[in-house]
Amino acid sequence: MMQRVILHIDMDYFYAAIEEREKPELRGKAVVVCMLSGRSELSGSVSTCNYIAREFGIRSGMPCSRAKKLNPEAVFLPVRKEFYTSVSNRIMEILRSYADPGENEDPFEQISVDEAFLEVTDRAGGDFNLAFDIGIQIKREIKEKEKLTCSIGVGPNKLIAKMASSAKKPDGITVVSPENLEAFLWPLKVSKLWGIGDVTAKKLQEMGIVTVKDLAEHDVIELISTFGKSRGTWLKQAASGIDDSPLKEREGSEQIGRIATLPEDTLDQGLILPLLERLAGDVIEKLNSRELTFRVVTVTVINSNFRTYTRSRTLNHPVYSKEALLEAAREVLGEFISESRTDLRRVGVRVGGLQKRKGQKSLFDY
Ligand code: DCP
Ligand code: MG
Ligand code: MG
Repeated sequence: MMQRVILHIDMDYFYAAIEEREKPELRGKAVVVCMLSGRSELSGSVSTCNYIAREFGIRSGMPCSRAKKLNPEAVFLPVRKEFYTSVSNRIMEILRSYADPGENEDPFEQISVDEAFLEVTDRAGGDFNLAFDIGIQIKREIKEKEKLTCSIGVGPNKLIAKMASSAKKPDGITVVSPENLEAFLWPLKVSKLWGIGDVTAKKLQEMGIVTVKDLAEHDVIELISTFGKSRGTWLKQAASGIDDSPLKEREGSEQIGRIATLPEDTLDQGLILPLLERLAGDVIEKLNSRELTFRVVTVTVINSNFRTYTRSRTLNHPVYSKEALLEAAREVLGEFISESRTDLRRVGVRVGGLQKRKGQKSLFDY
């Protein structure tokens, strides 16, 4: 079996970074994004702030009035959640394009507005140096298209990747291969272990367990007697860097897709359309077997220079026919072909906005 390779990406000071990008006059200033309650000026809590504001001790979750005391010069802005979500959606689309094709298991998992896991085992061929290169490419594409930075962790599983991404922030990338796993993990305080909260950390401290190494070397029976069977074994395994949990698509964001390589690099529709039709057929077959409808059609193309482009169409109604899929996919592909000056190498099509089919039949019955 090939060595598993997982990436975790977390955007840097996400909401505040978007505001900085939109308003160049904020450059060099402390920027605090606030969830204002509207009761009075600055009643509410800090959503996030940029790294300049953090130097003053300002943190997510603290009252905005407190942040104001820590730095009266800071610029306070109200959250614009919908706008940030639209930026997030575009970033997730970029990230998704770097994940393994994923025939059987989910290769992508978004865990918050600015974070996602990517399975890149196949793409990296189990090689952590290649995974590092993929991480650099991701950073470059996000920087180029969205003018934002992110931090990336590369690890043999979700737990390690997640912890690695926060090791160097902002704009960092940290690779933790199985060989340097203990050197990375063991010196950390147990409270830094992803999944351990304040309560558990306190209990562990009372047991004399301070570092992750302490936890890894602790008697599992004693851990089980304190925390119960499943939590106790989890603690022991996590401290050893063991985590087999699979990536899981968010409810409602699941997609079904197929991607394949063209017989030769080309921009000739006559050569590309037959492949597109085959892919669409496979997608529809999968959709039928699970009795789903789709509303979003996404086409991905990878050109001779290995650059990936992705574009989607959202339909007015949920549908499930191959014709509907092909019509939308052909339209998007046509745009790519007319805009591209480089031959295409690979083509992919996928559907999203999936729903269980229900009631379609009855429409015609009555
Ligand atoms: N967020 C929020 N309230 C919190 C924490 C976060 O509204 N208590 C929002 C604002 C953040 C976004 O979620 O921009 C992402 O959260 P992160 O924890 O990833 O924090 P940032 O991206 O802001 O900073 P960092 O560079 O530390 O990742
Ligand atoms: Mg972040
Ligand atoms: Mg985050």
